[in-house]
Amino acid sequence: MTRAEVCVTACADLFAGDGEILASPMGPVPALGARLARLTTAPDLLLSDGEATLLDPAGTPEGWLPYRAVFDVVAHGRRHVVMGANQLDRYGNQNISGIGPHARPTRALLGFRGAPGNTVNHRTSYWVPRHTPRVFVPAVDVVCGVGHDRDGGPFHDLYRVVTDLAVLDFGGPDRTMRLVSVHPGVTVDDVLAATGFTPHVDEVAVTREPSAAEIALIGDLDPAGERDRAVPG
Ligand code: F8G
Repeated sequence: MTRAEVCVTACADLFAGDGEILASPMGPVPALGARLARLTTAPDLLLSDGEATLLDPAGTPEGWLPYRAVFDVVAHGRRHVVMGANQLDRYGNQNISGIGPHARPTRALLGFRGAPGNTVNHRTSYWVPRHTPRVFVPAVDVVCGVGHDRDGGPFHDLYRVVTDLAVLDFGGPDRTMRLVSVHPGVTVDDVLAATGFTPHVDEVAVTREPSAAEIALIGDLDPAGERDRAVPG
């Protein structure tokens, strides 16, 4: 069992029981997690190729979802996105747009993209492949994904954050980030040292290990080992 496989199953667990909704996992580890969930705990999950086709976990086309229709699905709310983050704060505000002062950013990144609309319309989780204080900051430089200290409206639903070290949710005071579990071999102190604010800590579990059957499925889904390049070690 590798750390990457723990991360894939933690991402699969984000979708467990999600029913017939569109999974939109950004990045190879959440994408593997969504495909694993479809094969295990979320058999009705819809998986997009990111363009216009819905695919089963083997890559066989099973539906047509052109780009314009994605906006209808977002507005309707039957979607669970797992986005990346250049910065995340304790309330779950996310930045993928720019670093530094807004008037004169030192780095221009992806832009706001779908982040604001995603977070106000449907369930949103985050995947952070390198859990560092540079990502987990006291305050983000630009708010793209809406956090709990803002009015996200009635459909705002920040679910969980999976990283290469841990799983967090928003069960802390005022719906701030709480440490749910540390991955096998990681300590709570490791996570606190890698987080630029203090997440809420009460009872911290160890992230579950993938079963032998899940490890075999992950191997089938990712024969080239893309997961190990995303999460080495
Ligand atoms: C930093 C930091 C930091 C980065 N602090 N410096 C520096 C200081 C770093 C580098 C440089 C670059 C619905 C929908 C959509 C759609 C529609 C439909 C979405 C509306 C589809 C298309 C669209 C959004 C989806 C994601 C993002 C996934 C990732 C990234 C990354 C890395 C975030 C991890 N904190 N950070 N720097 N998108 N991508 O030292 O400096 O900046 O750094 O849902 O789109 O439009 O909308 O980001 O940056 O979820 O997760 O990969 O940009 O690659 O290379 O790390 O080295 O150049 O000097 P990155 P990176 P230097 S939903």
